[in-house]
Order: sequence, then C-alpha cells, then structure tokens
Amino acid sequence: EHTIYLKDYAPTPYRIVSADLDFRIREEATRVRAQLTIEPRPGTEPGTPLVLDGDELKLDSIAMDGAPMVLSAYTSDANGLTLVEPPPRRFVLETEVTLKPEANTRLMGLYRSGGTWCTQCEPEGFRRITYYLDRPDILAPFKVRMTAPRSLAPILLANGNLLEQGDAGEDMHYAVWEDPFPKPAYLFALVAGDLGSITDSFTTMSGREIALAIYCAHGKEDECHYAMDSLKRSMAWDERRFGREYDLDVFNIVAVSDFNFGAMENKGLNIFNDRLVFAKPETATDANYHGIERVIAHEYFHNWTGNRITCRDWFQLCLKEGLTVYRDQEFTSDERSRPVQRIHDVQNLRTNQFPEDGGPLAHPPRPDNYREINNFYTTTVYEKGAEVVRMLATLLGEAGFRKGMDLYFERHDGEATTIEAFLKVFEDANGVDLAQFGIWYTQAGTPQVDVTDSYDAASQTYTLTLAQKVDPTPGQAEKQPLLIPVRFGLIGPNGSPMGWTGVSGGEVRDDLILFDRASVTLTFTGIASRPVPSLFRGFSAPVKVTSNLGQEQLLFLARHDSDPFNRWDALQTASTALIADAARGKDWSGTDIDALRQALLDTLDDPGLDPAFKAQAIAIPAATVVARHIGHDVDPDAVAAARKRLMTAMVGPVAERLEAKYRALSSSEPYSPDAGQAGRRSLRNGLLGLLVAGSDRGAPLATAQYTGAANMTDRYAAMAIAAHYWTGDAQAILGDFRTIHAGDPLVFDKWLTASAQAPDDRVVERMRAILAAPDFPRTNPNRLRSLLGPFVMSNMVQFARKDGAGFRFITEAVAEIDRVNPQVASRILTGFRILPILEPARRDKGREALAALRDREGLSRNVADILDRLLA
Ligand code: HT7
Ligand code: ZN
Repeated sequence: EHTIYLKDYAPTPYRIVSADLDFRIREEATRVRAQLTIEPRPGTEPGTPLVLDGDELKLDSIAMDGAPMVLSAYTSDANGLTLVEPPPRRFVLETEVTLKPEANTRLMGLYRSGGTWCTQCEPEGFRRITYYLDRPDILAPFKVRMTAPRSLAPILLANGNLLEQGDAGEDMHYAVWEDPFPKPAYLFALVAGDLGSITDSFTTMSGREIALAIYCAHGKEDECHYAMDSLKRSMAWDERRFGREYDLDVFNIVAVSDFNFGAMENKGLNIFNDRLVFAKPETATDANYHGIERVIAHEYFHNWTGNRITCRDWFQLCLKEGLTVYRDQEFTSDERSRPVQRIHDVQNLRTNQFPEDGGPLAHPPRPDNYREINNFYTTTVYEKGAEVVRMLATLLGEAGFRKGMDLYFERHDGEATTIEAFLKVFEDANGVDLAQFGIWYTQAGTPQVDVTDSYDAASQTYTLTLAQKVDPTPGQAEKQPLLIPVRFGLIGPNGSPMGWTGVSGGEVRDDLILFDRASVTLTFTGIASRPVPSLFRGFSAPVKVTSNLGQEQLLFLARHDSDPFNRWDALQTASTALIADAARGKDWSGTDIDALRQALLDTLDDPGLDPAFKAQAIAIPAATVVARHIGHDVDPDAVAAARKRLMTAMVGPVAERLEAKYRALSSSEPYSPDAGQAGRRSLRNGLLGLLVAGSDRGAPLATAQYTGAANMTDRYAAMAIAAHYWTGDAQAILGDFRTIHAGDPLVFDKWLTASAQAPDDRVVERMRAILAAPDFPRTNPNRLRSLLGPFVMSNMVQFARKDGAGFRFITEAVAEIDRVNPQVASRILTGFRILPILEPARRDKGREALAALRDREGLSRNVADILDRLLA
C-alpha cells in the first residue's frame, strides 16, 4: 500500500490562480462545471504534465481556453485527470462532471443529509466534487454560482459574501457567492436546502457589522440560541485575547444531521454536526451545552488559525488543530472556571491520548508518514498538539507567547505554512532557541518522569531528582530527552509555601524547572524542614509521573496545595493506586481507606471550593484509567471489582452523610446552563454515582431522580449511573427512556450510549439486536458512534470479555459499516488499541477477531491501515 512521506514534500509544478464553480443542483443529480485559471510556477519545465486529483469522478466534458480538448491531450479516470502537455503560460481549464450526492454515504464531498445538499471537503473531499489540485498548499479565490429548485432548496449558501441571487426560470433560482480570501480546497463549502434560521449581528473592534446566521431543520430554530450566544462570545474573546477581528461581512453556520466529525471550519460557512448546535434543557445535558460552546469557539477560531494561515501539507495538521484546541481551551477557561477546565482537559488527555500514545497507534503530533490521512485526526494531533502549545506559553510567559502569536499572524497571513515556521516566530519574537523544545512535535510517546527526593536536616538542604524516559513507539526505537517545563512549589509542614535561599544543579526560573536532560538533581538550600514537593502544577507538561510520595503526602497535598489541579491530582493518584493494588491482589488497609475518605469529606465540606471542582475531586478514577496505570496483564473483571469494592468501603460508613449532601443540592430554580448551576448539578450527580456504587441507598435515589428530573442533565445522569452499575431498575429505566425519547435522534443517542455501558453479560446480545433492528439508522455516524464508541472505549469488562464475544461483535460491525462509511468504521476499530495491556488470553481473542477482519475482501484503506498497525 502506498505510504506518503513528509520528506517527499514538493510544491506542485502548476498553481491555481482562481476557481470559478457552477453547481446545477437537481433532485436526480448535480452537474459541476469548474473553470480553473492555472499557470506554471516559475521554473516549471515546459511540457511537464499537470496531474489533478479526483475521487469517484467521471469526466463529462473538458475544454481549454474555451475550446474542447482533443482526446490525446489528456487522460482521465475516477482518480484523476492528467493534462499531458499543458501550455507553458496561464490558461483556463474547464471541466464538467456529474455527481450523485444521494448515493454518497461516505459523507465526503457533496452529499445529502435529511434532504439538504451539503459538503465536507477536509481533508480530501474536494476531489470528489471536481478535478483539482486537492492539497492545502494550493490557495485560490473561489467564486461559486449555484442553481437549484426553489421548492427543495430555497436557501443557497457558499463561502464568502453573497454577490447576487435571483430567479432562474420554472422552479429554479440561483445565487452567486464570492470568497475574496485565497483558500485551499478543503475549506470549500456549499449548502442548498429548505432550512430555518436564526439571525443576529456582531460589531467588530473596528466597528464593522457582521451578519450572523445559524441554519437548521425547520422547527429547531429555538434550539440554536446557545450556539449563537457562544459565537458572539467567541468573536469578542478572539479580539480581546489575540487581537483577531473577523474579516468577511457574513458568518453562517449550518447544522446537519449526517456528519463525520464534530464540525468544519469552512471559510464563512461553518458546517456543524447538529448535536453540537441544538440545545434545550429538556433534551440537552450540561455537557452538551459545554460541548457546543467549545466547538462553536473552536471552529470560529480556525478563521485565523487554520484559514487565514493554513497548513502546507497534512503532516502539519497540528499547526492548526493543536493551536486551535489550545485557543478553545483558553476561551472556556476564561468563560468558566480555569482549574475546572484544566482538570477536564487533562482527564480527557489521560483517558484518550495517553492510551493512544502508549499503544500500537502511537505517532508524533507531527507525523512523518501516513497511508490514510483521515486516520490522523487523532487525539495526539489535537490534544497533545494543544499541550505542546500550552508548554510554549508556559516557557515564554503570557506576554512572550502573545508576541510570538502577533508575529505569526503578521508574518504568515495568507500562507500555507509549517510547524518549523510556527516555532520560528516564537524564537524571533523572544530571542530564544526552541530547537530542543521542537522535539515534542516529532517524537511520539508519553514521557515518564520519575521523581525522588531527600532531605538533610543538618545542612538544611532538600534534593529533588527528576529522570525522564520515553518507551519506544512504532517506528521510533530511540528517544531523545525533551525540554519539560515543571511548574512547582515546595510546601512546608504547616501547609504553607516554602522559599529557598539557593538552588543548584539545573535551571530553575522562579517556579519553573526547565528539565532538559535525561536526569537532573536539584539541590535547594535554606530549607528549614522537610517539604512536600508539588510538581507539574496545572499539569505543566503532558507526562506520566511516578514518585516516592506515599499516600500520606498525597493526601497532604490534596488538603494544602495552593494549586487546585494538584489537589485534584493527588486524590486521583491516591485512589488509582489503591484500586490498582487491590486488582492485583494486594488489598488496602483500613487506615488507607479511612484517610482517603476523610480527605474526600474534607474536600466536600470546604466552603471555599467550587462545587464543580468538588465534583471532580470526589470522582473515582474510571476502570480504564486504572487499567492503564497497571499497564500489563490486566484482568478487566478484577479492576471493575476492585473499583466497586473501594467505592463500597469509602461510602459505606458515611452513606447517610453523603445522601444528606445529595439532597441538600437539589434545586427548584429554573434550568440555566451556566457554569454555577452546572457545577452544582455535577456535584449532586457525582454523589449519586458514589451512593449507587457504594451503598444500598443509591439505587432507589437514582430511580427517583430519573423519574422526577426536571432537565435532561439530571435525567440522563440517573439513567447512565443506573445502567453503569446495573441497578435493579436499570433495565426498566432504559426501557422507559427509549419509549419516551425514541423520536428525537439526539436523545436516542443518549439511550444508545447508556445502553452500551451496561456491564452485564447480555449487553452484546442487546447491542446486536439494536443494530439489527430494521429501523436503526445505520448510515448515520452519530447513531453508530453513540452505541459503539462508548462500548469500545469505556465498557472494558464487556468489550474485552474472556470469550471474545465483545471483540467479535465489534469487528463484525466494523466490516459492515466499512462498506457504508470507512471513516466511521476505522475510528471504532481504534478501540482495539487496548489489547497490549490485557492479560494474554483476552489479548489472543482480540487478535483473532482482528485477523478474521483482515481476511475479508474489499476493506477500505482507512480500516486496513488501522488493522495493520494494530496487528503489527
Ligand atoms: N477541521 C475539521 C476536521 C475534519 C473534519 C470535519 C468534518 C468531517 C470530516 C472531517 N475530517 C477532518 C474539524 C476541526 O478540527 O475543527
Ligand atoms: Zn479544528
């Protein structure tokens, strides 16, 4: 199979000067006429062929400078169009193709969702619309004319500003859109449909008025207001924080039901998965509102980090994605609570990215080869990419980082560029050398930092030794030391910060250790008594830490650290260790449990802490997180049992108190998605989870909450908890929810997700039945992902069943989905990355299922690529 290498990058011999597209949309088919003005780049040898990309296209006609081309002048097939000897000057190439959007189940290129014509072009979908140089370093201004039946598509949208619209005879009408900003084809978008909308406006910092609109299925308009509010706040934030102003006269968002991803940042015309637009209290949870706010912001921020400055090639994907995730995380931190957001993001990193980085699918944030680019829209590119940008901000400080960003926008606006160019602006703006720091982009694997310390009372010195290593990852046996920023503090016995008179042995700048070697030993002088070190404050680097801190010191940090992230982390580390030990047969002592329980209670009772933070602090680490901590020969049943035992031991003696707290948090105020209310709900639902897992009092509370809930957050939480711990009422609750909510697809998804979490032995059988039901919408990515995603990623007990039935269920489902939508299929398959940490019998069953899948005929490149890496 063909592998593409970064080292082979070369600019194309020809460039596209401008693109004029004419779409004639009809019920049966869509005709696309493209007029591309093309010219050779300086230095191109006359006679060099021009190779345009295509994917499942059939050429209807072709002309050059207005005259039909002779057959010998070109070759064409489904995958491309080659002009054998183009003229050595500027020329206009005109092609025509016919598309069948109705039959496009891959949802790449032009397709139909609920009757609406829409597009998805990133990364390589434009070549499914017309023959083109479909790569991100080809930037051109686009003009789009579209004609469609007025009755089917009264709304006609494309990128940029509307130039004209009008009648086109009979039932037809047309619109012409022009996008003056040169862009790569992956940012192209078009929408034609019968849609409702809400409108608003935003006045920019220079006083320009931007017309905003969100388009959606009729009847859903009322559910778009939170998205609109999020958009306006995002626009204001990017001006305040980064000085970035919006550039077109209009900004449109369209919500569609069939979508391969969350959303897409097409210039001036963002297209969204409707689950990230629609929200009302009866059907959306607090987490849904949070997700909408984040993704609306993310796509909007791409206008500068991604669109105005784009990627030279797809190896540079994290140039736009890592940076834009960093920006959306910062936005949410500023809008809500910074520590709560940080904990949320780190939890996500640890549950999703660390497993990717430590398994068969590991790759650097900037990979150097790929077979299928769609398989590289990963948590490593996105979330680890964001961590790398965050470390840069930590190293340079807020002002230094902003100086670098300003230079980035100034120097590279209108360009397709690279990670090297990105690092260079920070070097130039701050007069620093980031060569070693840059290794974060090219080296895969989560660094492991081992910490040991000692104290010498006689000399009043404290010694801290840090050692870093990265295990080999596929294709990268040797690893280099990274520059790891360690934000830290020393805490004295009374819980207050400790200063020092001197430090030697390494580079320490205020509260930041610049840890850049395999190992470093720092000696602090003037330390009057043994401190407890608080390291990696705010999770200052994406690393795993092992240390010689015992439970007592961890719980001391949980109480006294001035850094809220580390308070949370200390509790997580302490409980992970206890569960992991118990799963491996080494049971805890009563005093360990008593101390942990007391620390949790103290956190709950602390009036100075935010309820949202408390909810995170009392959460017991998920079984998958504990399994990762154990790291090898994992028996998922033993982990689940140990986790349940810990919760029972913790909760048992204080169940009444916890129930009282749970009850005290109930509220009759009208629902609002604001962070304050959402935090109180998450604390109350966290307590419910503890009570259901750890005491008999819980199950009836969950049933009562389910029945009496006044909003979807509480209703869904009660159902999910009942299903997860499989209470006596779980099945009845799931049945009830399905009956009530089957009519709303996005709420049906919640039922699918809760159903997939059930730990009982019949879950696979039930899931098979759900998928086989004749009315199951088996081409819709949201439905498939809602059922299968949570099963492979978090129902370890049933996915990794001893008899292999969970593995086989998934590989069989993947084989079927692959025929419809390879992107969805390959993503579900990545759940098998867990195999290396499982005990051998389960691992073998998993590999058997994968091998049987590999034996099937006609697998997509997407699935074959993941399979080969999993089985390597
Ligand atoms: N830039 C987008 C990534 C993307 C995508 C979006 C929709 C459908 C398929 C897609 N493949 C890749 C989304 C983002 O990161 O903002
Ligand atoms: Zn993005």
